[in-house]
Amino acid sequence: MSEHAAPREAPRTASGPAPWTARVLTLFPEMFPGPLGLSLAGKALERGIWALDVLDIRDFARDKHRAVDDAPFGGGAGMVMRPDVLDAALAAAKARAAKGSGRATAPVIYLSPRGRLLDRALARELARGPGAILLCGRYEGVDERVLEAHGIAELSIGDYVLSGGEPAALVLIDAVVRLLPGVMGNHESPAEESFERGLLEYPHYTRPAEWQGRKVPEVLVSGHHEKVRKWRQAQAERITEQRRPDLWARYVKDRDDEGPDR
Ligand code: 9WO
Repeated sequence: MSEHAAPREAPRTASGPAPWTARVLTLFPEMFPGPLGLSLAGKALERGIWALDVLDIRDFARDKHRAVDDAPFGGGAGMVMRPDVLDAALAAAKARAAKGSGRATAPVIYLSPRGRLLDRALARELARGPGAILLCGRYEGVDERVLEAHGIAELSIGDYVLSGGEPAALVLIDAVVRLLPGVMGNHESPAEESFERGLLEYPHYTRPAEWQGRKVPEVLVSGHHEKVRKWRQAQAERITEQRRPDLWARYVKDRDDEGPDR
């Protein structure tokens, strides 16, 4: 990777190519952009590197009570999101996605503990595409037929249940947006992160060099860049092997597959 600073991309204009776009279908539109309006993702949003289009599912309810849910067939606790309402919301999201670009269609994703687990490969895959249409469930979930009819993929951010898909959508968007070109400075490129190389992070330290009797490892204050690099690599490997044998096994395999000349 080049040591030279890349020129900052000019902010996109209205006529430019459509940025990576997250279209979110939710009953709680106020939850967006939420934390994504701040910090790294927020700056990238302001600069037009990505776009957020939030659709309120309730706007697509057609009956006099604007009902979005109904009791489950077969009985049981809670409510299920109605297929007709979701279908109308999905049609609107797909129509907006098609407008203004002749590009590949964005995948429709339902955030659900039943889905494929989000990992960096999936985040990268999504970052390469035009965006994603994200369906956020509430109550006990959505009518299964909507998932079938729209060919919706399910995606999980971990093995736990939330009160709705919205926080998972925020996590997914955050993981993808930081991979988009121009979001991070050249210096902190995702490719250089330990995790992108299949390892956990090495330990970090800042001033003071001694704090509450604890000293920063000597090698880090030595100014010897090659020794620092080797120490960090060794630390990342030690921590990964100890804490995540699953990641460690894959790392060792990938490293050995790539051959000893790397
Ligand atoms: C709620 C509920 C209440 C009583 C009996 C059974 C029940 N199941 C559920 C439930 O699974 N609710 C889900 C809440 C419905 C779909 C959206 N929700 C959700 C998504 N919770 N957790 C996620 C999620 C998404 C992605 N990755 C991890 C978790």
